[in-house]
Amino acid sequence: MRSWSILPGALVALAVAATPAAAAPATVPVVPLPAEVHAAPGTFALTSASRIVVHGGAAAAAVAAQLAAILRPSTGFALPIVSGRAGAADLELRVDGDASLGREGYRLEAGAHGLQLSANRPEGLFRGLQTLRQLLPAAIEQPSAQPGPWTVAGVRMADRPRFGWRGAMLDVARHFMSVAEVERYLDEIALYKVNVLHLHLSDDQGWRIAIPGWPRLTSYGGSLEVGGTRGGFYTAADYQAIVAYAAARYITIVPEIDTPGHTNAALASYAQLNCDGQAPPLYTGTDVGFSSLCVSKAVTYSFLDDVIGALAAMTPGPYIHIGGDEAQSTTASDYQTFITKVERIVHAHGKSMMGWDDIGVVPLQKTDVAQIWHFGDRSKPAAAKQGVKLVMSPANKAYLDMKYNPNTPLGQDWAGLTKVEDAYDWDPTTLFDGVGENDVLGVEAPLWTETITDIADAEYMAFPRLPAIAEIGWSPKRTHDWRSFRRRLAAQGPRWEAMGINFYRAAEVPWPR
Ligand code: NGO
Repeated sequence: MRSWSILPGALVALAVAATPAAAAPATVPVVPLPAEVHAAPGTFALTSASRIVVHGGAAAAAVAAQLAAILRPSTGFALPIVSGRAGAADLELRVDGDASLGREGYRLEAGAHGLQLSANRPEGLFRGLQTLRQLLPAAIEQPSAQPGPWTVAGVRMADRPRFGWRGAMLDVARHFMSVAEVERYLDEIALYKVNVLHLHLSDDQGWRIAIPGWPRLTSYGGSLEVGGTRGGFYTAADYQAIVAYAAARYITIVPEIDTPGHTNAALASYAQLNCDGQAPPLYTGTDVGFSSLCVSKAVTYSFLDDVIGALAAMTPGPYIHIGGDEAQSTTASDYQTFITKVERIVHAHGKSMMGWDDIGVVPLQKTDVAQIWHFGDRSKPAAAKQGVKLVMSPANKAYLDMKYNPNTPLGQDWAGLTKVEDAYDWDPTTLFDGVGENDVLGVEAPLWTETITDIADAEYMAFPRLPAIAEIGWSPKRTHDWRSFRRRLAAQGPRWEAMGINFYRAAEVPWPR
């Protein structure tokens, strides 16, 4: 297999004409493409004498430890983490308070003088570390010692994201995913600088999060999943472990309890939540739109206050997602009453409310967030007309559960077939008339799991399309270019092999042999 230790000719586009050679723009095999990349003289080589030299407190030291944990197994080098002066064989990590880089930006310089990664915040170091990994040969991701050499071609880059919200969503309700599976997904999305993981924690087929005072939600409502197989749920400790694992990767967890529809698992668990007082049976099919919480009953809101209160207490991030989609069994006026009350509950627990774009028909507060999933109509979404900010997840581009082509063994096709190029070729600021850069918080790639049973299935649908959505969210619009992207994506293939990721070898991508 080809190694990327030295930038292969096909990937290096040196524009030498107008600029001096040392400042020429270069293309690197990195996804998302960094904002500014220049070729620089020399080559950096990681050797058995290399150290990780860190400046910047405990959080920076933690990023250094994460870097060491990636590099030590494959290189077999000791790579001690030290402070002090860095030499030509060293990797230097520095928090230097350069505010122009923002919260997540970083600079990276590599050459014969060494490799320096600097950032305004430790978070920027963590994002830059993902770039550094991708500059090293793919074998760096192997779990056991490899021969090397471990070189990085001379480069100088400055990078920061276009959007602050670059999300992925996992539906753990239709098919449950264990804590270990969610953590694996967190590791995989972190490599592409994704900074939000939205967990779809409840739906008709299962309730996946323990709520004090409502034990049947999980013991009964979480017992099954689509197809009737055994489900599962997260205890508070499980959920907190996921939150902490995400936080160590500078990823914010956004928990979703889908309401007022998509609630059969809750309705089946507690008869009193139903308007007629009768609990329906558990549901393991894949229809949508048939369930509704009882909008007129007081217990509905004490229930939601307990649920949202428990989630808010366990969730450091600022958002609670309340679903709001496909409430076809709730009347329009009940829907309005319900969303208004739930919004008040979310705010009372100190969080902002997020919902699918369906919530736009209800008067909202400007701190609320609407997640766009509908597509096809260019007119300004109702939520945006109210000044509510949008996260873009148009189902025909960003839904990772759509099939790649008619032969894809997993997934659905109700929003169309989504090739890798389709997932890449769109812009969140041109989807709707009158919706521009300032209306958009960012992008998110949802993975619904009606047909996805475990993390290997999830990987097959997410890779290579999740990196496409991640690049739309991170890289400057001026760099958007499918031909450049597919070449850089191809360079990820050997990495995914080294990491054991079950990716789809899309024919559109020129994978190295
Ligand atoms: C829709 C629906 C989900 C499905 C998904 C499948 C939204 C927001 N609600 O998206 O319940 O799982 O499609 O693609």
